[in-house]
Amino acid sequence: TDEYKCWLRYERKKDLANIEALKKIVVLEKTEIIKSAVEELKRGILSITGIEPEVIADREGNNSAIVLATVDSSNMTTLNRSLNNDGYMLQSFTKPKERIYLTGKTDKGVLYAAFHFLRILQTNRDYQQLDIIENPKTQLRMINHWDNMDGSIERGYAGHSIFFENNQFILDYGRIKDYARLMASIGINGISINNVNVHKAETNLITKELLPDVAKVANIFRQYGIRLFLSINYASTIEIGGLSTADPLDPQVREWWTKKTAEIYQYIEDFGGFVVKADSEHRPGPFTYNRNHADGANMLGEALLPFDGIVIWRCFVYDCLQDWRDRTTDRAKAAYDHFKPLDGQFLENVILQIKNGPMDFQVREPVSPLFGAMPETNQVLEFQITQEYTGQQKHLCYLIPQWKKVLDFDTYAKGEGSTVKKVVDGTLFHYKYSGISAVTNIGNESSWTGHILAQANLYGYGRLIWNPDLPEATITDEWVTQTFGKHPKILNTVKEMLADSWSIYEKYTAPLGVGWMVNPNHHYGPNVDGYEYSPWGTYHFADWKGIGVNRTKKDGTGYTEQYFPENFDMYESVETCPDELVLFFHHVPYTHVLKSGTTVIQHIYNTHFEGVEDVENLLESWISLNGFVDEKRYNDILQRLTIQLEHSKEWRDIINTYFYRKSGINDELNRVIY
Ligand code: BDP
Repeated sequence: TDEYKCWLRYERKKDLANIEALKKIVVLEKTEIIKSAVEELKRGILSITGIEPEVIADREGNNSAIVLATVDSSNMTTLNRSLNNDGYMLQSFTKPKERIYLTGKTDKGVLYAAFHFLRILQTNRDYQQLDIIENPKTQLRMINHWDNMDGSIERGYAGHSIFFENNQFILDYGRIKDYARLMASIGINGISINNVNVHKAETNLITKELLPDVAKVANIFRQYGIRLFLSINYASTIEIGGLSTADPLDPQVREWWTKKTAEIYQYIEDFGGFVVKADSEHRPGPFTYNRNHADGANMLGEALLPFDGIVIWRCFVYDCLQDWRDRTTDRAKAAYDHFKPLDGQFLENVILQIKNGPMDFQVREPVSPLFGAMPETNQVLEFQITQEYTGQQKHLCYLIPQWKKVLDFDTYAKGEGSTVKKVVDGTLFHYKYSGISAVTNIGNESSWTGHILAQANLYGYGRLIWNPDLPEATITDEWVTQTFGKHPKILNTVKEMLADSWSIYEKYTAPLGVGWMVNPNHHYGPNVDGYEYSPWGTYHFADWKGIGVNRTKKDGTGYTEQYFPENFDMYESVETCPDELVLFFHHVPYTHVLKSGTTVIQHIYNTHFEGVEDVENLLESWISLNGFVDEKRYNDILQRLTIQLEHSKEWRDIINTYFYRKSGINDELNRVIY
């Protein structure tokens, strides 16, 4: 079905029916990955043009053809220098024969070039005058699954796991292969398949009972240039190793990991490494043994080093039992406080994975001050594609604009221009390893993502991390055209819907960067004080006088001090703090006038009324596409937007009422607030 194929629908294009070069494929070198490239080209070309390409051997160039080669096999030594490891070139010539060269630095580049070429055919761009060199700017382009072996997915909104069920592997090769195709088509090169919260069943993934199955999944991924990673249980030595400790400095513990790691590589020669959540939200970690996180991570790093494996150590470490009365223990400060002092102490194959913001994937947060603060330590950025706090794939929320803002943020770590994208592409500090990671939004539903328009987040994620400079509009255009075809009405309508959706969602939910105000645990829908009196460190401090968290150095939690001076100054003063984050950084009276000229309370009322009207418009826009989109996808999306409208009203009413009652201040426009 269309929804299953996502952006690899390869819709028929009549004008491409008779192109000589598409009839033959010349392969100069055979590897598993190049085989996948050929298979994809055959599938795509057949579907788009009706031509069934034939694979031929023709080194001399006697035929019009597509030519697949690596730099080595094609003797293009000058090209070698302009390509990085996953880079490639697309070139076409019309004389004497029509030849289209897809040349990769390695076979992975060839595969990426094949997908790029198919994208060109689908989006109607000129295939005859190709002269493109592409190098991914990001080295590790990762996807994290939060899949549990019982089949459930932590924060999953699109069904169950495609890997596991009933504590076993499903091994649905067809589905996993299609998944690998989708991921390779957007340049993903690493996937961790299980939840960062590793419970009993998943702890066993590194035992001889389950490793053969892990290896089967890894084999599929490998054909698409993707390395498999596992999230591991920090206390594995106790859980499955028969030891009484997980102390990272204990020789027996170290030896256990060394042996275990070697064993894993016997099953999976290109195993990527471990993803680790330690000392966080009740997970075990080195703190139990009075060791720090460098001790913990390095123990695993040492075991992986001989195999070129890496440790992806998460910085989502905070005290989830903190007392709300103590205002100096600010959860936002935790990652920086724990990790910054350890800069330079991590092994070369350890990478710290840092969430984009200091809290937890709220609709609006400042950028984590840890980016740029550790010149001697590899860093990876973590985004959340799955819409835990952004409407759980019932609401439309296109996250590319949010992610672009993060990537473009200037940390000032080495003066102006020290953007987050330069930190995580490794160029600012010359990291050995760096990259971007994200928690995926897929499950086993036929659409993969539940909300079909949420496929755009997955697609956009891959495209954006390949090249963080790609404009949002380019990414959206590509996605809409490949997903729905090239009708200008569809393109313009869907593009506009996506472009506005993040700010619409922000309008009717928690205001001005304060975050939370959601139902505890499942995190869907409004709950004004849901997290206010619990120990999670997630407060808004609303009372009858005002709202917001004072995180200033002057008289607040001191969080602002974690930024470099330029950003410290901007956030420290309520005058210069951007409106959208004012309640994240400051506690202000409801009558505080924003830079926009409106008071905080009036802003809350206005945006909540507007937000719902905007959703009404989203729904109308979609209805205007009736007849332009196949019925199944049309109805599915219609249904979600209808739910979104209902739920946005609930948000509006609860938030407005709450603040009206707290503040006692009337809406200037006298709209109905209960
Ligand atoms: C939070 C989720 C929780 C995750 C945690 C994490 O609510 O389910 O386990 O992040 O990232 O967003 O570890």
